[in-house]
Amino acid sequence: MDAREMKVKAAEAALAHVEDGMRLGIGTGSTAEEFVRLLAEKVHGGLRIQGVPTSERTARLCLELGVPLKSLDELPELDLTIDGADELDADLTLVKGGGGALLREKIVAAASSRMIVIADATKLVETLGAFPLPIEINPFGQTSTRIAVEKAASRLGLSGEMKLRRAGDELFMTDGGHYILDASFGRIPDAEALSGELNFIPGVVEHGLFIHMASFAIIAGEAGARTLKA
Ligand code: ABF
Repeated sequence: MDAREMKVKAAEAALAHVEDGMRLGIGTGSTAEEFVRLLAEKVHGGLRIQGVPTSERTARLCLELGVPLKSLDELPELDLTIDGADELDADLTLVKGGGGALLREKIVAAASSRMIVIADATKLVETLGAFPLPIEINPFGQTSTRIAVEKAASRLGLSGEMKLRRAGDELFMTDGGHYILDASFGRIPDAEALSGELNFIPGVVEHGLFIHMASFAIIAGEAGARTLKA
């Protein structure tokens, strides 16, 4: 099974949790897009859902495929969100934001009664941090914010390269008009401590550590899809 087939398997298994009438948060990324394609088929077959997209990119795909959308302000409380991740550990702590949508992803997940993470088996790790942690920052004072992030990390014994994400010749800009700082710490042994430190920095809009947000994960590997609970 190649990586795409695993993503489809995880998406198929997640679709089984979608019920008629649900208000659904819809994630971002290639795994979430496989979910959107399968969801669209169900919608054309008569399933009634109302979706809230976590990015402009997901919104475009949903519109193209005929998945009905609402804004989060129209549907401020959601039944379920289904989204991908860049890394997850056995406690269901996630690193997200590789796709640049972490702020809306976190707002939508927090507005949902349940969140299901869909991922291929390569995303499941013992210790988070091999994937650079995306930190969404305000463009104003971005150098001061970067220094503050470095100091906060160093208080926890963490260090590593921090790069402002680029999109070609330009700095990458999120849907909310912010930059992304990708922090290569290598290992994040205490995600809660790092999250706490980052949350204190005014220029940090949000970061990609999702803690106690996922209800369970569906992990697809060679042997098929399995459910992972914390
Ligand atoms: C979103 O898309 C993210 O939070 C994560 O960054 C990324 C995962 O993408 P993919 O499914 O393409 O690996 O879920």
